[in-house]
Amino acid sequence: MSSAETTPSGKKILLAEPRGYCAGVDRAVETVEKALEKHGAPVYVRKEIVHNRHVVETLMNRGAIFVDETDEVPEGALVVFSAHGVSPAVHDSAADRNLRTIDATCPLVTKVHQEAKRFARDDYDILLIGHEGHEEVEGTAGEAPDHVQLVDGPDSVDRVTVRDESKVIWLSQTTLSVDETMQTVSRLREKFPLLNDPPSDDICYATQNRQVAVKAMAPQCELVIVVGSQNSSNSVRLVEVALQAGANASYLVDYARDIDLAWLEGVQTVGITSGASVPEVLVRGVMDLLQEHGFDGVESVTTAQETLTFALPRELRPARTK
Ligand code: 0CN
Ligand code: SF4
Repeated sequence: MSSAETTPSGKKILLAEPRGYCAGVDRAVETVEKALEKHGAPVYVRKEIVHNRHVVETLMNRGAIFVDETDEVPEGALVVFSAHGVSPAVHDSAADRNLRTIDATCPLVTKVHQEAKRFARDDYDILLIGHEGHEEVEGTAGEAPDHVQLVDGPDSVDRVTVRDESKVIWLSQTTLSVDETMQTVSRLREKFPLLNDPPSDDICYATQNRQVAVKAMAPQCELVIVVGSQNSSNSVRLVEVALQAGANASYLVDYARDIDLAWLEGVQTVGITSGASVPEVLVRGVMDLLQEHGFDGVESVTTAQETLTFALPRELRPARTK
């Protein structure tokens, strides 16, 4: 599906669709905004609410205070947990300090936590595919630290050992590369033929849809610009997928001003996409800059329509009127 406008220069932009905010990010950002409206500043937020510099800076300007751990929050204050989820230990430490909490964990991350709890209860060895140090895997692993081992990509499979090869399941972080995860799973399955699959996809719909769209777009592009922050797993994956799918070059930028004009030399077609934590205004900024440099044809490459939305956390839903 595309709406083409050709220009004399023939230089054009392809826009991947879907891109940008997913349902879980939309809910998490609105959670902090509504908490500020309802309770006034400051509202503490444990970790970046979503992994986007612009979103975090904008909320800081409105009175959010971002902290690394709950012990930095004053006793009795209000703290929001980020979209990436927290372990039970974090809930406990917040309760110990009498903090009021609002949990903005994406429901699709919570689903993976439930899976981890269920398979730990049944005494499975859980192989959690994900990136070491990422907040989401810390939260998920924290649900069942005695049963979960982290598998950080295909090359870490050699190090995995399990207690009983007939009781092993893999789960994953929600924001991984689908293709790389499948490689990791097939390496795991070579080693453990009885490996069980998760009950449903852990890599979420938004991560998958953005990768499918960039894959469809990249072969037509000399350059793919991904808007997103360096610590955003799903955004970084889009650069990798663009390169694997045939883009000559691909870069991750937070803002239009991060674009090096040398990247545009000799380029006729630039693809643009953005991570699940990226507001559309940042994509508009990149498009404006490209248009100033002669890229005035715009076509979209659409591979899915997204309609999912999540209700706000209960504490922030409007009171029901009868
Ligand atoms: O960029 P994000 O905040 O997080 P990661 O891609 O690094 O996980 O996007 C929202 C994803 C979630 C959960
Ligand atoms: Fe939820 Fe997926 Fe968005 Fe993460 S990327 S917040 S798991 S919908």
